[in-house]
Amino acid sequence: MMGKKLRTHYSREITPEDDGKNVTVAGCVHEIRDLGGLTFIVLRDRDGTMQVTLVKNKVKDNLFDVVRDLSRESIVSISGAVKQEKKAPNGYEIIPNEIMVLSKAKSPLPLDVTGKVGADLDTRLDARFMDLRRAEIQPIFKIRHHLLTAVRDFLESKDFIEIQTPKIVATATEGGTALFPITYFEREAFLGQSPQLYKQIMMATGLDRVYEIGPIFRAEEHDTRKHLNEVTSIDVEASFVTHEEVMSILEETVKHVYAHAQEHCERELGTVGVDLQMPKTPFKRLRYEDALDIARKHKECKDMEWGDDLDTAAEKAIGKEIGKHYFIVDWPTEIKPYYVQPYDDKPEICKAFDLMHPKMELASGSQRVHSYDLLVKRIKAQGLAPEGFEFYLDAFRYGMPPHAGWGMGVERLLMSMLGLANIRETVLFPRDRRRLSP
Ligand code: AMO
Repeated sequence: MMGKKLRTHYSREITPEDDGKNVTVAGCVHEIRDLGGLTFIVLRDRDGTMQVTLVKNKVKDNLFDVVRDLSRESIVSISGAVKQEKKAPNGYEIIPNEIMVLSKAKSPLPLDVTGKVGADLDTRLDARFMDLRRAEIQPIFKIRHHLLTAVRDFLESKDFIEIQTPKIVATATEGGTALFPITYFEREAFLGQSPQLYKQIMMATGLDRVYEIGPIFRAEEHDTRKHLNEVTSIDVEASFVTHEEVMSILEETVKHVYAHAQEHCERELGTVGVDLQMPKTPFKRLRYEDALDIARKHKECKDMEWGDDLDTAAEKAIGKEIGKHYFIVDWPTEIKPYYVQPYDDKPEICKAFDLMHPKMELASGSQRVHSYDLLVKRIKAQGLAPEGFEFYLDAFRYGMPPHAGWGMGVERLLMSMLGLANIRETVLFPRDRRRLSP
């Protein structure tokens, strides 16, 4: 025998013109307002809320008993007739003839979903399942979904194929300090910091243009608003192109994400109060040297010297002056990883770039070293042992095309798009220095 459907309609599918139609709606009890002979249930589903109205003598008496016992956030399925009602928030209400309580919520609740009672970020993240029920939190994750769809669409249109590389690895890629060690049977292994080595190895396979969207793990001790210990990274690598060509792919990817969000997330952007301004491409290319000059004009950066990495204070000072997306290019070779290609005629600078938003770094990338000999030299120059990189170096011995690529954190991109104050807002269950659960 077929069971009764628990939901026939979402709130967004019902309009005042459906007056008289029988529907079954389902979701959470957002609010209950008992005015004596008149009771309102505000029912919330994934798209919004709707009003269910119980009037004494107009609905079955036993429904009042059910509602009297009902607690906020309980899960219910309600069947009834749609009635046009100008005073109801959606222009209609539902007059119930059946209320099924599918799961009763305990009280008190760990968080107030209606947002009337505020909570700090830690309390919210501790009760994240409940926090995610909030109308102003859910859109962030719908937009995140669309961001990834947009990236996939765009890269596919540029002939890239999506790959997956191992996350349990034997070596560091981005310098040895920020690794999480794990036990791999009788050996030590690590959680991958970046697909860097694997995406480069792919360039030796003939699968010319690849991208990966996956987790990277950074054992950084930072406890800041823009650092996480587990990040979702968009990684791109392409053969027979220069760093300049992958920079344009990067800026076009960002632009496409904005355009896609404007087209598909109008409601969500409205709920989170964001008026998305389309970034104009090409982004400014600012040489490291000139970026340093801008930073030095500010007192906390005045002692910076050529060869220093641009710290948060410098990023802030430069970002303020530029005021929109920009690239920093022509970095000192010694502060970029061994896999970055130095300029032939000026080896102290290299073909690396960072993509910046005025408030933070969004991505970094480069033209890569593709000569085996130079790569070994560069690994040694950075105080690393080539023996630890055998599997990677092997791929450079038997024909490796020139190649370039970049990596961009999904969370940083989303945070900058939505102007969020803390990167943890962009992750369902963030991992940071203090947080390992939920
Ligand atoms: P990089 O280490 O600069 O480059 O990382 C690339 C991008 O990943 C994001 N990101 C982070 N976001 C939040 N918290 C963190 N702890 C964190 N670490 C990184 C940032 C950053 O710009 N292999 C190179 C990329 C390449 O050259 O292709 C790399 O990993 O958005």
